[in-house]
Amino acid sequence: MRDHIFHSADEAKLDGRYADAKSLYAGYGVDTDAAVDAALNVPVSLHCWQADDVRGLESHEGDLDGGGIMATGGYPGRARNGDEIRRDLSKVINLVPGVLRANIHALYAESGGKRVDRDALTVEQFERWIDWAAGENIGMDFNSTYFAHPMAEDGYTLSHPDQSVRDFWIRHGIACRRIAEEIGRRLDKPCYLNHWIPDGAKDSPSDRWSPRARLVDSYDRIMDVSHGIDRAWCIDAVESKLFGLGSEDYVVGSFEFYSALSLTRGLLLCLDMGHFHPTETIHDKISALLQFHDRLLMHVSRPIRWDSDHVVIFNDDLRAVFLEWARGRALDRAVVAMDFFDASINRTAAYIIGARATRKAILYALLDPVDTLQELESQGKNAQKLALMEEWKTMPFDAVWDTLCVRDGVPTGAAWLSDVEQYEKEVLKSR
Ligand code: RNT
Ligand code: ZN
Repeated sequence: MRDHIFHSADEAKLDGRYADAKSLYAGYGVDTDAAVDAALNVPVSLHCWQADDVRGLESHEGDLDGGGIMATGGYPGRARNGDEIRRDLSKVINLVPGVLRANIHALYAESGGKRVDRDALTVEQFERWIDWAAGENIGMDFNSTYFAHPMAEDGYTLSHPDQSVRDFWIRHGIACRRIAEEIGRRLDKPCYLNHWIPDGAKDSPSDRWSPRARLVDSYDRIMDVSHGIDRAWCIDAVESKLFGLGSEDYVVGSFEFYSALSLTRGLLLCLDMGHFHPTETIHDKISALLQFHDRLLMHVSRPIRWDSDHVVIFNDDLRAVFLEWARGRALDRAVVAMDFFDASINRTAAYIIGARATRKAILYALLDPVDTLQELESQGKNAQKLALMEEWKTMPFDAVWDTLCVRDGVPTGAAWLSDVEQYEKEVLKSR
């Protein structure tokens, strides 16, 4: 292998490459400078759980059910504590362009050896995360953790038939809302709090009704105004799913359930790219849902045959999603968060591949000649429209992407890999 296989773009030549690209795009009415600026400013929330395979920081006896999600692989270097996760995330932040946020799950509580159960969590257990986010000058998002806990072992939480189990998880949901509110206040940026529950059945339930009725009631209790939680700081989202490991036949919180719940309760709806039928994609849902919703939370993920949570790449699905937002001039209504976990490759590289791909897809969408395409379509010139869409696939996008990286002070090309290899040698290998 050549010594410098992971090289950067030839920056001496980049100015020329970019000038050519800029005039080519401008010929179709697309302003590349404006697209670069806009693409850098779309916040992308960086999940903490790729660093440690969704294990979290609580100490448990034995293995607990992951609630239908599972990281596979045994690549060395997994982060073992909060400091290691934060160190990995800081490395990622340095190598990914654009505005980022940090997305923390409640099971990443740090209680200094004391046992604080999920229903008793307060912002105190997240002080170190907040300090770190403040130091990185980024906002923070939060997630309640309704899995990997003895009270979730039989596969039901907020829809559990036993009132005391439901009450425990309701208390957890409320505790998380208070934490999210406080995080938002402290960092002076609203905190998105996502609620996802694993509840469901492996095989043919005879009663699909009661769990759903109970789930409505549980959410109504969690979201009750009497808790006095300021929705300007804590913005609640609910995430639907079609199936999970061990809940193949029935998931209580399905898409229809959460579509209706979110609309009637003023909650944000979260669409995860891996949570639909295996060949179903989410881009066509955006313009339909946005007729009724102000915004959507998206979990950017990559299913392969099932909800496998593979590392996000710059593929057709990802491009289609961001093109939809751009073509609806609605990118400011997208709340973007990454959600994947691959334990079979270098985890830091996994983060960077996924985050750079997400930013790339945002830029790609902002470079779309949408005005021209829509003009052609309205004139019935559909062959011309299709031809232009084809043309776009071989435009000199790389020069604009490299320029975006340079403007934000992160490595161009594949140069970031040398940095990650060095990090692996110096830091990850010794774990
Ligand atoms: C699970 C959901 C959920 C989780 C995270 C860890 O299927 O996608 O978002 O991946 O909360
Ligand atoms: Zn998700």
